[in-house]
Amino acid sequence: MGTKVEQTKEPIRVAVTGAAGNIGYALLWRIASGDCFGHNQPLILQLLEIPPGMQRLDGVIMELKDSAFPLVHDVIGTDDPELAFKGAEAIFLVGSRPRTKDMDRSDLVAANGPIFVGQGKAIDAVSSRDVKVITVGNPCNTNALIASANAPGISSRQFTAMTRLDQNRAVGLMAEKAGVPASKVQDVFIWGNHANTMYPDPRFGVVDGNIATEVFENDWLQGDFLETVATRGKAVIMARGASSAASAASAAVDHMRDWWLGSNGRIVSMALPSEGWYGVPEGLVFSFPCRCEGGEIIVIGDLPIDEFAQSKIEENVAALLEERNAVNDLL
Ligand code: NAX
Repeated sequence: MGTKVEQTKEPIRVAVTGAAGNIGYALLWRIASGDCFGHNQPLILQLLEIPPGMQRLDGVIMELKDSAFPLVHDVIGTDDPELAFKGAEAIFLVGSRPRTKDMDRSDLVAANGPIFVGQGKAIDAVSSRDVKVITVGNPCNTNALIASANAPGISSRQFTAMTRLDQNRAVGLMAEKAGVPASKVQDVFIWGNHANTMYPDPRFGVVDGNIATEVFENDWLQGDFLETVATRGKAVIMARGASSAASAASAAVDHMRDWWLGSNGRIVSMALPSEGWYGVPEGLVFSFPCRCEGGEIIVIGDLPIDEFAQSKIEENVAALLEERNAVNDLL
């Protein structure tokens, strides 16, 4: 006999795109087990794939059902975005075309942009007006911008992109270097784009009760540490022969859980449309230091910026403006 779950709440509809992909395979089990929305929150999973992925999706749904999760009331698999997003209160936009060897970043932007036009329109048409959207599929900042621009009926504050994996990588590295568990590292966060320009800011970080910039040498923080976080995705591909999947899924759960249930006062990284914070042009989907409370994301808008942080913010603004220009016709 399993543990009895008290289920007094109504089920919420949670949509995941690219559900038969690698990240989907790790993500669905974490969501279904209650790690994301709480262990007393029943769920209806609405899974989207493209037609070539539908057979794999059937297999994933069989396995989900075979896992007999007490919280899962139904699982729907479809290749129709309007069915997948219908009534959804939380959406994970994971599906997109992966970057291949011959593609540079602008090719990736061009290949994936149109997907997020259609999905933005479908979200606008059928999802809950309070839907919380996390974009994982790359280039995730600009894809979130495209989806939001095509969903005028939903506040742009409801569209975010994921830089939590970069934050978790930074936390993991600091913990390893200091010889402490990851739980002892807090308030390290990411500025900018989910790309190798992003900046893991250590200045407000706390490591086992001490200020991170006093625990680690500046040379390491602005050198190896930054470089390792920025290139970690590539290193995982080299080692594993496949891109980060379980860690990406775990970061997506962290992002959505904190948004849904609160970040308990901790600083977390979330990319969202700028309202001019830190001089970042309005509308650019940019990762900022945030706190989450009562289902809202609050950008911490008054942290002091030094010369190095300023130069990194500007570098990311330039990169994201270039991405935005490349997709202007989709906005
Ligand atoms: P996979 O190629 O394993 O899976 C992607 C799935 O999406 C496939 O099953 C495919 O059929 C489906 N798909 C493609 N177009 C779709 C559409 N229009 N609608 C619905 N489904 C569609 O990739 P996976 O490893 O799961 O990675 C997914 C995305 O996450 C990629 O774009 C990847 O670059 C991105 N990542 C983002 C990260 C981040 O930190 N933001 C880190 C991990 C990952 O690299």
